[in-house]
Amino acid sequence: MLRFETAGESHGECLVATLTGLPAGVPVSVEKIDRELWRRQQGYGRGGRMKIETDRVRIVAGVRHSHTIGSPIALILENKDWKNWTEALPVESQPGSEDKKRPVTRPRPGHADLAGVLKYDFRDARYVLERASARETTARVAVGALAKQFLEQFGISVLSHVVAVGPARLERPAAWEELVALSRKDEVLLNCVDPETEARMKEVVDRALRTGDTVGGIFEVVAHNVPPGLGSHIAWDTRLDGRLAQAVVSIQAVKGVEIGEAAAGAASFGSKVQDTIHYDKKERRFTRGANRAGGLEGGITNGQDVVVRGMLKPISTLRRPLESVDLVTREPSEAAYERSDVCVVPAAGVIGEAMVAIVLAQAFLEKFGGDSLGETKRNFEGYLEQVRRY
Ligand code: EPS
Repeated sequence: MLRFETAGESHGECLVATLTGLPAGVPVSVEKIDRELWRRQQGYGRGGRMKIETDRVRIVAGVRHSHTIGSPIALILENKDWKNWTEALPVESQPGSEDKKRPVTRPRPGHADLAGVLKYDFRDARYVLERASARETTARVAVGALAKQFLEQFGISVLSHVVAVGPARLERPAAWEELVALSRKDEVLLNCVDPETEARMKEVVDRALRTGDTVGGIFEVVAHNVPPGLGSHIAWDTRLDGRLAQAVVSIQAVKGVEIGEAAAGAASFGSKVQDTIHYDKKERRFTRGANRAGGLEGGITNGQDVVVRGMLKPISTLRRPLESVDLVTREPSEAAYERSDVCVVPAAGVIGEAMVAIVLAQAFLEKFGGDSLGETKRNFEGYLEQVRRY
């Protein structure tokens, strides 16, 4: 089974991740991982922290001579900001280190601060926010980049684009080729396929910047060239739509998820929502009238693009802080503010890609197995032959 874990505090030494279960022989490019890390750092409306960090991965286990060797892969991602926090967050207490703490006692509405201190019985939200922070997603993106390199071996690609920033919304579907073009750009504004809509999105971010506010939005992740048959209808926890939803909702600040055209479907009629089935006799294959189901029926991929949207609430650290209560005095007090991002929707899309790629790679390996890439490929080819002959 493909599984991963991450550890690390936002201002600690580094983030670490392990990924276990990739077969041996998968080509790994560190440059490709770094490119994904770079993409996660982009977008109009990011804050001061991104000027400090230049994320790069260091692989310390599981990859030798540019290929996986079947063992757990271990990744390290350095926090450059650590040098400013060494005394505030030491592993071992030193004489006087209590005074060097940077306590957070005015919890931010919407952040994990208050719920976390109550749960872990802390008098200071520092340890909670250190781990709840979206800095952790750097590790997820690095793991996702490995999952992508595995899927690439089977012709599967996962990309994203931004559908909405606050009220500014893309009103047309995006073609796959447009997502490919976006992913190759070396300057990222809001990662929208339509320049006119992107300009309106930028205006929304500018307004939030001016007023000390933050803004959320919607990103769409598309997995292209996915074979039919990943996931299963047989049990609640094998349904791939449910697993993708959990993976995407687990991203910091994501409060909602949509598969295909779920919201539009809920407001429509069955005759307008289902994707009609057709058969191309010359090509000897089934075709579909549309892809409103987002590539999933009964929790099984149906061979169309898998389309998952994440709905992101605005970041909870506001320059013009909201009402809160001081944990020490219990008096009304403005929520804490140090610095923050104003808009992170393009970055969240890249994180969404990583989570979708990981879940698809898991489902792929559950179906096709294999200890070496060659074995997985043979199993995959055999299955494709079965589908072709159907
Ligand atoms: C975050 C707060 C900010 C963001 C951070 C997420 O960090 P800092 O408190 O250091 O300014 O920049 O995002 C990242 C560090 C990142 O790499 O995306 C939070 O509290 O969630």
